[in-house]
Amino acid sequence: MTKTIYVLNGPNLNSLGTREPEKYGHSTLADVEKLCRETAKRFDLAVEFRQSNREGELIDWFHEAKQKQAAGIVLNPAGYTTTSVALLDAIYATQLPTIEVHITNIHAREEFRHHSYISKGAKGVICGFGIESYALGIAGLASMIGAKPKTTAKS
Ligand code: DHK
Repeated sequence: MTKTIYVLNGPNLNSLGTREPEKYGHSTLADVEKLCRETAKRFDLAVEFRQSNREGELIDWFHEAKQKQAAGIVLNPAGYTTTSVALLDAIYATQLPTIEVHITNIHAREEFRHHSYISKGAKGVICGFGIESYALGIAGLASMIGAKPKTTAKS
């Protein structure tokens, strides 16, 4: 049976493409969604792709994912990375394997971005690869939940 993963995006990621492109690049959130769907397909995974500027909505989606028996979560917590005990608690409460991703290398940026509450509960953390961080996050989650890459016919 096809497993489902949730890809959740935090605040301001709706502005990808126009938001500080020298840091976040020129790809839009729609481009990220396409990349996630293509990557997940390689592992025969279905994707629920969401973005919210509200902490509570992101938390509600963790509980929805649990209730719908999702196999795991790829989360870019964005600005909530450094502040949200509540999002960390959502990981603990749902016990869903969660991979934290960031587009930029948060450790090479301002000091206040270095500390992540989310990392305390995440199974893995990927940052600094541009939007490719999402593809790497999905591949890592796939391996963790035993979703094997689909074999392609050789020519
Ligand atoms: C995105 C944000 O919105 C910032 O608040 C984080 C993260 C970095 C990213 O690189 O994807 O500090």
